[in-house]
Amino acid sequence: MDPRNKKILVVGLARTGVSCARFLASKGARVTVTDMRDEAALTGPLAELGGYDITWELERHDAATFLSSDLIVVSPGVPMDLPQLVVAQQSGIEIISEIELASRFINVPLAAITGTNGKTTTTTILGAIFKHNGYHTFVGGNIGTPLIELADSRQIVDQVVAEISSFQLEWITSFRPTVAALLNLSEDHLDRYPDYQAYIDAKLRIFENQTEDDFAVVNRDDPLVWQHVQGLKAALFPFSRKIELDEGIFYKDGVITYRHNGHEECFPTAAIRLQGVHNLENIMAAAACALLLGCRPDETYETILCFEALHHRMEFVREVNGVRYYEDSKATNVGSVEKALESFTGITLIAGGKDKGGSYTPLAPLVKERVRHLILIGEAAERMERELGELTDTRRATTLEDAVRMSAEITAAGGTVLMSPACSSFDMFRDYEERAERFIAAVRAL
Ligand code: UMA
Ligand code: ADP
Repeated sequence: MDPRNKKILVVGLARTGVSCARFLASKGARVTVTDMRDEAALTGPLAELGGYDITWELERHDAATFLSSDLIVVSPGVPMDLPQLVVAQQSGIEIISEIELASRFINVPLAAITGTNGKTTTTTILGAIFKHNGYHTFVGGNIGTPLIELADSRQIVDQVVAEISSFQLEWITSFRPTVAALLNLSEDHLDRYPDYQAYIDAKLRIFENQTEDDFAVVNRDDPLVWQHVQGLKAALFPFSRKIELDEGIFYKDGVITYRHNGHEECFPTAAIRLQGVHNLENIMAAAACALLLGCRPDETYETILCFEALHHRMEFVREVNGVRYYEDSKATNVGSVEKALESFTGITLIAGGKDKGGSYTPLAPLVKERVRHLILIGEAAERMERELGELTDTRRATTLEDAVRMSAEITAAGGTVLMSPACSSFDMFRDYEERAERFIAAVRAL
């Protein structure tokens, strides 16, 4: 692809938009950037683009600009049904996502990780394994650094690990990972998709351009995943905590076993620091990707043994009066909260936030069995109370700080206070990290 002299419109001017605009302008394209926010709100991104010959169109998306472009590059946060995109698509204008653009300029093997939960953890483990094996490695995508940053830099890399969201897959045409992993599927982002199947279909596009030379690392224990990956062109490489596999990676009796083409590697798990059955799945997925892409087993195992939990994912904060406080701010959907509830008993659960449109009822059995007190905050509180409130002692708090104080008053010694919201944070906080910091500060203040 040669962007020179092409009229290219970049939609959205945050991290993705800035990186795309910079890359395309430096390649000689005639770049326009459009964003619904105004100039005052965009001072940061605009400053980053200072010195580049780029046209702005702020506070609006002008259909005429979309229609007069040779190519449109869309940020992940921009929905597919944006009317200007729909019109442009109908007029035959090429529309792509940032990962599609980036992949056209990346010539090394790409390991792409998707799934409803565990993407960041798995991506980070895989990046660490590659680095420990001596590869020059770029880790990016939904994890925070757009992939196009790699194309824009002069870095020479051997391996690329990309965390991929459903949003990023919406406008791909040739994005083709050498190894693509689908960790799990559960309801999420139903404020963006018309229904659950549309979200699943977006995720499955990660396999769309793979050939029989590529690998699909998939969760054998997740019935939805397993059902949807039958018939893929790529070679299936399953991972399982429950089933012994002839080809794939599985856990049995304290050992992870990797089997590929008659070759076997064994990794005992007793000394692994990362806790939780879900992390065993993340480790197996990362190890499978690494070994399929040529990593050495010893270095792979060394990395897995030493890997520590990432912040804000079921992180222990403090013990006060015999009550242990855990912070799981990154749990923004029901699937991740299920894993947190499976990990503790005698729980006071602090949940709620911005509603993403899914149902909370899948949590009912675990709430009934393990949650002694449920404290609800944020916009979703009312619906959560309707769907779960009958199952346990349920209360409302107006702020997170109130919720923490309330939890300290009502939780008996030996219990666990867990903030695992099942919602995004944007109703009350800047992002999940701010929610985490506020929780930690409130717990420290007890
Ligand atoms: N905007 C418009 N018109 C619209 C919608 C948005 O102009 O109709 C503008 C907004 O005003 C804003 C910009 O678009 O200025 C926002 O773009 P963006 O949301 O794509 O934000 P980026 O900073 O580019 O971040 C994106 C990902 N964000 C989303 O998918 C929402 C980041 O994932 C990712 O790290 C980054 O690209 C680099 O690849 C974040 C995320 O929340 C972490 N992802 C979701 C998740 O993990 O659940 C999928
Ligand atoms: P993602 O990038 O997909 O959001 P993270 O690794 O950041 O994934 O974890 C997000 C949340 O999901 C955390 O609450 C974490 O404890 C939980 N989690 C991590 N891995 C898994 C998994 N394999 N299955 C279910 N939940 C998981």
